[in-house]
Amino acid sequence: MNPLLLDALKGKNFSNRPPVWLMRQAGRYMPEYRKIREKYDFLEMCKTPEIATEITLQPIKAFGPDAAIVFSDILVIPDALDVGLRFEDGAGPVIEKALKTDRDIENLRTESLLGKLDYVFQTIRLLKKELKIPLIGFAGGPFTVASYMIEGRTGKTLRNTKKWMIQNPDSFHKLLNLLTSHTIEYVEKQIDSGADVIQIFDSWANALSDNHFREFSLPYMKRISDAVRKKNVPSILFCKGSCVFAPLLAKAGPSGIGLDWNAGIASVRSKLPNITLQGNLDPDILYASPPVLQREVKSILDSMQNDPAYIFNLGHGIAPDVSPDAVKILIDTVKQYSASS
Ligand code: 1CP
Repeated sequence: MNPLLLDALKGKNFSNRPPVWLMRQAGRYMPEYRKIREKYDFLEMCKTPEIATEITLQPIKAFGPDAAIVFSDILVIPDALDVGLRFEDGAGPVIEKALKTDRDIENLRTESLLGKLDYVFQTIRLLKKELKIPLIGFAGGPFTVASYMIEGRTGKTLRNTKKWMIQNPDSFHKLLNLLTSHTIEYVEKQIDSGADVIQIFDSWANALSDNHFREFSLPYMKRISDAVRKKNVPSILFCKGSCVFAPLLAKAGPSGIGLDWNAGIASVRSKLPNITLQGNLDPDILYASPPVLQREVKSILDSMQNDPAYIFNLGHGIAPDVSPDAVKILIDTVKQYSASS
């Protein structure tokens, strides 16, 4: 198996370039994906292991990154909790039975969801037969998943979520606890099915103040990364805001931190010498001309040259209107890079 990602997660990548994979590397920007999507609903694609496997492999075949990430979504846990999830073209995820009162939280299922998520484990098992690179399993951070369950649809401010959190922290913690327990069971089973790495996406934790991050995001992310560590598998914690929250995220003890693009990655490294860092190209740079894109990628590579604990990635996912040619240029630039000493 291609060793780069797992070596970098151990802080032992002594080859002359870092591994590269991209958040949202499978999906709408790829014509191969859109062709399948014309025929199926998004959740149906996630729930059909053969289709999810094929889509996971599309970017691997097209661009040759150093890791695959299983094609699924962070919202499969709410879906298994029967909140009426659907994906609307344009609007993104919509949750029919968004949480409105404490009673709605009390009524959520506490028994295991593993039976309802079996399609993910089947997909992982199919992928493991095909892949010669590590497979990343994932789940959403409890705060971010809770925010979708409360907002009901994608919103800019998370106003209802934060109102609930501030006005009724006890019941908000109940929801986070429930989601954390389900998530731990879910990622443990992904590992048992063959996932080599687990990444937790607490994408919208950037909506939180320092104190609120410490109270409503970090302890739950820590519980999940502790559970992953007990299974002897590396974990990566990602959130928007991670350049600011990096020292706190490091305290949670994951193997790596996924950084957004709000700080130079080398400056984060100078503060955190002992943890794997992943990131952190601004995803909008994928709209740049090829020479500018190459220059920006190389600038990050130069700043992390010979760092044995570094993984190249974007600071957030690839947007649907990005050109696949740009993704190819990015990945080729990293793979052709050779540290000068
Ligand atoms: O290669 C891959 O990474 C694909 C697998 C993947 C992952 C890791 C998908 C497929 N979704 C995710 C994670 C995910 N889903 C996150 C965390 C990462 C991030 O912040 O980007 C989040 C917040 C979601 C929620 C979600 N699901 C959104 C975002 C909406 C918003 O609030 O901005 C969307 C658009 C979806 C649907 C979805 N998930 C994945 C795809 C390819 C799609 C598009 C579905 C379609 O074809 O309509």
